[in-house]
Amino acid sequence: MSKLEEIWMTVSVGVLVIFMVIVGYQTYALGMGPPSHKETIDPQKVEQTAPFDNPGLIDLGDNKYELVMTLEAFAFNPGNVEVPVGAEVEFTMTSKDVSHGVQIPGTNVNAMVLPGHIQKITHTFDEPGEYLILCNEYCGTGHQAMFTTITVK
Ligand SMILES: [Cu+2]
Repeated sequence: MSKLEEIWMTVSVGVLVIFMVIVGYQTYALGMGPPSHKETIDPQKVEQTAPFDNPGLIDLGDNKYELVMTLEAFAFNPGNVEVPVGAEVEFTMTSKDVSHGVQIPGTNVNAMVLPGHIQKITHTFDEPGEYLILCNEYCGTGHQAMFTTITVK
């Protein structure tokens, strides 16, 4: 191997390692990884499986909430939820039938909700207002009517 090849190889591998370190640091140290959650659930038994046997808003104290939500054609259960300003809400969601999506325009909340999988995504609502929650995954003839709101006040 010539001297130039050695330099070229070292630089190439070095650049690769630097990029991997940057991505690893962003994902694990800064928590910038994409929302993903590998917990699964039997989609036939959503109503019998905790926590989805009792969907609703759970007050965890310290202005933190968990919103246990099921999605089905064509509704979010529960809908029209209310939280105080500054609330950190962890959405815990699953689908009872087909693939749905959850999106809150103006925020980073945007995820697929698939039958058989539990989706978790957290958002802090710093601004008061009425936020639209909509299904952004075509799920059938009533898809355009699948939305609800979360009111922050
Ligand atoms: Cu839907």
